Amino acid sequence: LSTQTPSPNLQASTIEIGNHVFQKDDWSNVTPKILSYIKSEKHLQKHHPLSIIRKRIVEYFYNTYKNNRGTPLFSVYDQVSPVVSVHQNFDNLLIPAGHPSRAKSDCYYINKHYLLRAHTTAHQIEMIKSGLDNYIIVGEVYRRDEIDSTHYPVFHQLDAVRLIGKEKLFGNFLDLEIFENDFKSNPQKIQTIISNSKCIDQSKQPCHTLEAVKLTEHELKSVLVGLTQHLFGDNIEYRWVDTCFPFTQPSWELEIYHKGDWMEVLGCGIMRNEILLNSGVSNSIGFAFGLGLERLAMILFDIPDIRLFWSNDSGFLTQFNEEDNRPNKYKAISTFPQCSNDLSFWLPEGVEIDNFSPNDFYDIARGIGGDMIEQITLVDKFKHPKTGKSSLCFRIVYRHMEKTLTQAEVNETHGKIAKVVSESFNVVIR
Ligand code: FA5
Ligand code: MG
Repeated sequence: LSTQTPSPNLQASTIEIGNHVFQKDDWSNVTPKILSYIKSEKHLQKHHPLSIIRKRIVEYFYNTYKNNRGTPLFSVYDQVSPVVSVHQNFDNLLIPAGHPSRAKSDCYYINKHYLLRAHTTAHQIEMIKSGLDNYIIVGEVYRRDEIDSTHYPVFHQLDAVRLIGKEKLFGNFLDLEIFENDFKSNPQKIQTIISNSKCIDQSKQPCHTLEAVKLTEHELKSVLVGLTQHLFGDNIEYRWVDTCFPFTQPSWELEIYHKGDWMEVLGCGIMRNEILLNSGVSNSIGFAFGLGLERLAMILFDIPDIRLFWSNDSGFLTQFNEEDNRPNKYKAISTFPQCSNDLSFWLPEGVEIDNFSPNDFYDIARGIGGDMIEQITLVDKFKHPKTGKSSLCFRIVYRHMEKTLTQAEVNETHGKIAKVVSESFNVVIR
């Protein structure tokens, strides 16, 4: 992809990204504002907190895994285009049709076949097919989500995969096996059992032996706890939580205790064997994980608001230095007053509240208000008993990170949002 800025023409029938032209269709919901984040590469910007975190994680993996000549085992990919197919983001990862994560209200679709990746896991099959056994991929991901201090529509993930063969896993115990005998004689049978089972329990995949799973789980958890201690020191409080992903089984999340609460920082698990088979690997067991760089950087540097990662203010950026290994804590430049304004409107007759996706509203508001919006909450839903019309009320909290906003500036932006919302959704502002 080139660095060319995307055309902001909403009416156009095509979307241009780099040298590619995509036909729009009724799935297209990516906004010019969102497209403008492509190639922002905050994770590669020298001295940026996201880049510092990335470097420390990569350095840990380089040091932890070396071959017998002392060369790092993991290769790192940090400039892969975020434009992926629906196959890459979902089907390849065994995410079933109709799964909520595919919804138009949750992803930025370019059209019905392409989207901006919702996780860096989307590249798994192509990376393994290209022959990689140990890799790390880092980049920005895109999700339509709520708006508050820990959620932003663009954030950064680091995913890793490690494939382990029989000799690596068991050493000299050559009578141990990765796969059950049953599976070796009839792989089809056992696969069917897996793909039909929803994530009901945390049990292993039927194709794997218990000893292979337990050894891999041990390595996965040890390396991730090691990473956590490398980043935050030996006294960091953490816990493992059982969870489900369609592409790993069993699966876990790692949470870290931060500011009086548990914060989820990564998801991981034993890779589903079908994914390995579909990538041309039939003799290994694999683990994979995906972590959020912003979450880790917020803990490491005490950064209170996720919008700060997009700040170009020198008062923010000069606080971080990648050569400095001390755990430097962010000092708020200053706090500016906030200003909150409500926006209520009637939905068109016959449109029910549940048919209106708040994420559509958030996109428009963000597109106009940008980073002067700190938070948006849906404060009221109401159906008029007589007319049957439904009404919604959103509270928008305005606060700039770098200056005091005047009432006039806030009113102007708020008015523009109201205007565009009423035109786009055919609603009547109350
Ligand atoms: C995933 O995206 C999985 N692909 C992770 C994975 C990879 C699991 C490989 C197993 C194997 P999840 O949606 O939970 O999972 O996101 C992973 C991490 O990204 C979270 O733990 C969190 O650290 C970060 N994250 C998720 N959503 C946000 C958000 N809106 N803002 C900031 N960080 C987020
Ligand atoms: Mg999660």
